[in-house]
Amino acid sequence: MEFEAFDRKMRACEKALDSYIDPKLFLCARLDGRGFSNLTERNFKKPYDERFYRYMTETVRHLMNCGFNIIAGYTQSDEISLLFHPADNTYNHKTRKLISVLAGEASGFFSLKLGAPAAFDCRLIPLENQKAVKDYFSWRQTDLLRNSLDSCCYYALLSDGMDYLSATKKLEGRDVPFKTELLSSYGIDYNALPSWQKYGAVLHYERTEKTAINQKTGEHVTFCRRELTLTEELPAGEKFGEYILSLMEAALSQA
Ligand SMILES: Nc1nc2c(ncn2[C@@H]2O[C@H](COP(=O)(O)OP(=O)(O)OP(=O)(O)O)[C@@H](O)[C@H]2O)c(=O)[nH]1
Ligand SMILES: [Mg+2]
Repeated sequence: MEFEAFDRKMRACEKALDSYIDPKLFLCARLDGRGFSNLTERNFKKPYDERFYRYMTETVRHLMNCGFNIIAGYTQSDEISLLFHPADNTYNHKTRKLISVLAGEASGFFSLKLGAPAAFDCRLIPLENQKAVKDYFSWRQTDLLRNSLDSCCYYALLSDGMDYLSATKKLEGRDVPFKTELLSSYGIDYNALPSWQKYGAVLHYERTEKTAINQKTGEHVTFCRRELTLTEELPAGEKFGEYILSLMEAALSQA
């Protein structure tokens, strides 16, 4: 077979699974640490670790600075959700490029921070309208709220010498007041825990006005700068989804 024909045949094989995200849809990506239950067990304090959290927020910052147009990045536990700007068209939104590049960037960056290999998986979530975007982010935050209270309770019981099975039985079917009361009995005020442990954290661009002195004329000049800002005090539930939409509206109005 002549090379050109052979090349065409092989390229067709390569493209068999290629697909693209419909540009009419809003796009989110979620990255999740692979096997981070083991990784955190070996390297970080339980149930929450300030250094782990910092690595996660720095990974979000890296993802928002590595060539995509991303409006907001939300991190909770070992996951990161990114909201793409509707104007972003990196790689024509070819799914395999987005998934592999985002997972590669996050894995490489986090590994350097940790000083050991760490990997993230990545999935793309096409969303049909703004309501779906709002619901998506509220959902991820609700997932954290439920898990964080349970993790704190488990950790308190296990630290007290209870085995995992008994702790599971003790917490099974119990409501929020029972669990917060249980934590109180161990001297832990759940409501006083740092906000990022219960609600997560968001990185987004903020326009700030800066003033500088023109070195040639000595005049004061004012200019706008886009800065990636970390927000750690977040509203909860529905309001969190609305907050994400407000970031999207701000980003669209600046276009
Ligand atoms: N010690 C510690 N663990 C954390 C912290 N944040 C998240 N984790 C752990 O990270 C894990 C995240 O859960 P999963 O993503 O479901 O578990 P995984 O082992 O990563 O599994 P896969 O994602 O399916 O590969 C949980 O075990 C959490 O307890 C932290 O600050 N400190
Ligand atoms: Mg994980």
